[in-house]
Amino acid sequence: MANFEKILIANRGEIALRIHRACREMGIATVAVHSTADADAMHVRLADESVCIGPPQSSQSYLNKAALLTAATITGADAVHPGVGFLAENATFAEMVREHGLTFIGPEPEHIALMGDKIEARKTADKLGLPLVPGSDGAIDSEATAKRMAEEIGFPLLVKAAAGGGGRGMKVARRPDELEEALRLASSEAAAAFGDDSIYMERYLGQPRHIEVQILSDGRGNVIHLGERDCSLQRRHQKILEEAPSPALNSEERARLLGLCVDAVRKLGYRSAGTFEFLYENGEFYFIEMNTRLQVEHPISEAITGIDLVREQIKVASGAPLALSQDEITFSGHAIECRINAEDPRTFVPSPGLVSDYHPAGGLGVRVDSGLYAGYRVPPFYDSLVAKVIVDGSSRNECLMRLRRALEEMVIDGISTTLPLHRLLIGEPDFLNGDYDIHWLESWLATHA
Ligand code: MV4
Repeated sequence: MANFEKILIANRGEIALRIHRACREMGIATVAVHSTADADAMHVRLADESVCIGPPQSSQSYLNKAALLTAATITGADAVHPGVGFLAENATFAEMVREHGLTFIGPEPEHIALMGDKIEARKTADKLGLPLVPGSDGAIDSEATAKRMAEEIGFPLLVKAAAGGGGRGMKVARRPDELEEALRLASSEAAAAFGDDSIYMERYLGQPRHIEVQILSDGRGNVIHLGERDCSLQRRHQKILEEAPSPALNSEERARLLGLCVDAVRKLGYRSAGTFEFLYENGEFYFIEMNTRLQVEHPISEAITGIDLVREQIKVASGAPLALSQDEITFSGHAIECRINAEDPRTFVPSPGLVSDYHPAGGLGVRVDSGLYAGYRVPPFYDSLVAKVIVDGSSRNECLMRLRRALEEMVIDGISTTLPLHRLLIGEPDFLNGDYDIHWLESWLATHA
């Protein structure tokens, strides 16, 4: 097990900072990469070294595999951390990193590719013993097959793209006469968006919650879970606020879900951090996807376990066995993350520009992950997430008290942000009662905007 001396962080913004912090604590040097638009970004300032990898457009910088590999090679990095987004779930990139004699901090390319194909992921999850939404076995090859399968599955149905995920290329068919059009639209949207028109079907669940399980594995049979996260509060497939544990589960349901996931990961022989996504409705869990990367909302799992997920992810990537066992992990209290985006809080139109003043919240139980500083100019080219406010407490109530106080303290001036939205949201009775599904936020916005 070679310990890394230098890691190239193939990302930007708060997540690049997050990874830098883990490396720094481990005594590992960091290489930041940046586009010309990010020369003044905090992730560049903090890193030991930095390399400009191209012009502002992501396609020519943060997604430019050759530029990233060149940067890693010339700086003598021995590993690459892809962060979240960009190339984090690109099996080809993971393979190229390996071919360059470097370590990709993530799973094997084969596992990334397997889970990237949602039809294969479904088949795999089934073999691993995870509960599935009733649906088609494999891809739909003809309209006749689709009609026959639809009879068995029952309506309403959801047609999904194999190459999809994150909600793209999905079409609902509420009745048999809507099936033909849903198939056609999903397939042509998938072809246009992903260059792959393969589709499959599932029964459409009307009011589920989105619950995901964080796992960590060394690929040698040592597997732990870090509990679940409830990510039901979302708008157009963008998560807005996440909490751990889920307010919807009782301890029996939780234990069953977490146990299933640990068994599945062990059977899969997966190495790295990963997340199983489920829909939860009427006391039942249904696997939908597996994410083979670190996730934006990982800090709430860190908050309730005290484990540095990025550090552990780096350690298992270097070949070290997982030093933690499940019974050494104690879950305590409750954590909530609010994603602060540089967007108008009513219209969600991006609001890049100069941050004239910045004051992060602080105090007991409050963590702010952000690359912002007063005088920073938020560039218009990238994801609008600019800060994550992560709060924990010994109970959900204490967490909420602190969150209210933290959001009041936080100042981001000069640009519009979604801070005012969060201040409103956490006063809503349904939210306070933990009584929400994946559609709740959008209907609340429709009546409160
Ligand atoms: C579903 C579903 C209802 N029934 N599958 C959206 C993104 C992708 N990860 C899966 N998604 C969904 N799959 C069945 N069979 C509803 C959604 C869905 C959703 C899921 C999680 C979080 C937010 C969502 C918002 C709309 C739809």
